[in-house]
Amino acid sequence: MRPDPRLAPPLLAFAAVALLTGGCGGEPSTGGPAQTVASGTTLEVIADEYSYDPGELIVEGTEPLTIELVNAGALAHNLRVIDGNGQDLGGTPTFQGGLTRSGTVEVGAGDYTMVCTVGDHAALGMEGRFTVRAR
Ligand SMILES: [Cu+2]
Repeated sequence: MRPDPRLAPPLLAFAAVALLTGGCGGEPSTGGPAQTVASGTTLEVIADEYSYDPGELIVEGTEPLTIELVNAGALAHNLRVIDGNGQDLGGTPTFQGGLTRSGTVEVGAGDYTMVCTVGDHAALGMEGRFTVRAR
């Protein structure tokens, strides 16, 4: 299932603002702490209203990373990785609370953002930095 495309324009605008304003500070994003993970593995991320835990990811390497998203909330959530142009590069489907679904992200080294594209969840806190480092 794809995120509703009608939700994309406000999300893209938000993402652009986030990238413009959040580029160089050392401020942690909302939600849980950053976690470093090796690519080529599976990482569990917990989604809730309205945060991810970990709230920020640093991926070492450019092999595919499988994200196992545990929806611990009551609402539907997803986790999508977008680039600086707001392009969707992969992630999990949108699914209801209480379930777990996996998705894969495979991107080159760079700075990305992980967001929930449901409604205004990203603006409410479901967004964090997703950094990929070559190794
Ligand atoms: Cu959400």
